[in-house]
Amino acid sequence: VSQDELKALVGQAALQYVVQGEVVGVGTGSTVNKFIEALAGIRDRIPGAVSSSDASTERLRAAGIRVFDANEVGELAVYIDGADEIDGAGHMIKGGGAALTREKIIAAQSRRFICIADESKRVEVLGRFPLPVEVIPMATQAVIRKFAALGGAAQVRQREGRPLVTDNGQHILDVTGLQIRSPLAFESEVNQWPGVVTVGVFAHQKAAVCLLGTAGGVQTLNY
Ligand code: DER
Repeated sequence: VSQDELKALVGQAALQYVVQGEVVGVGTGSTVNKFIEALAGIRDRIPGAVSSSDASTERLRAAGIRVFDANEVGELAVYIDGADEIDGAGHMIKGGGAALTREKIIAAQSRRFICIADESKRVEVLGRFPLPVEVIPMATQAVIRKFAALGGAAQVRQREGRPLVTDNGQHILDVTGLQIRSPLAFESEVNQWPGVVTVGVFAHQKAAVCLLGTAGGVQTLNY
């Protein structure tokens, strides 16, 4: 079974968590793109979606799904999104798609985070995947030094030879060499470093459920 087929499996499986008649929170990435394709099939049973990125917004609109601003809706029943890593408690590393800030905003506005991932994302300890951190450009070197003090090597994410600029106009650091054994404490610590917009550890907004695509089918992990 290819990784792409595993993503389609979990994207389809996530439909069972969509509450009919309610706006759906939608994340970003290749697995979420499979969910958006599946969501198109039931678009007449939902008023629309709140999106975590310009990329997902484009795909939702192309699928005929109305996109609301986060400020136009109240609390959402579910937020469906992927992850770069997910540990045994539902804590995640996210931000591979550079959308971590809006993803965390919508996750915080949703009652349940339903993570959809292929089995390659399941880890014991977070940190093998380079940790994304959205930063105000002025603070880049200061934040790089703070990570170095923790044994992390941070570098500015480049796109076409220059720093990637996020939907929010900021830069992204990717940090290697970390083993994040206390995700809640780590997220709280880094969140309050001056210049950090969002750290890609989702512990305060962890998943309630993970639909894990495996060769043997979809595993439903509850946290
Ligand atoms: O950027 C993100 O947070 C994405 O959700 C990422 O973590 C998962 O992307 P993928 O489904 O393309 O692997």
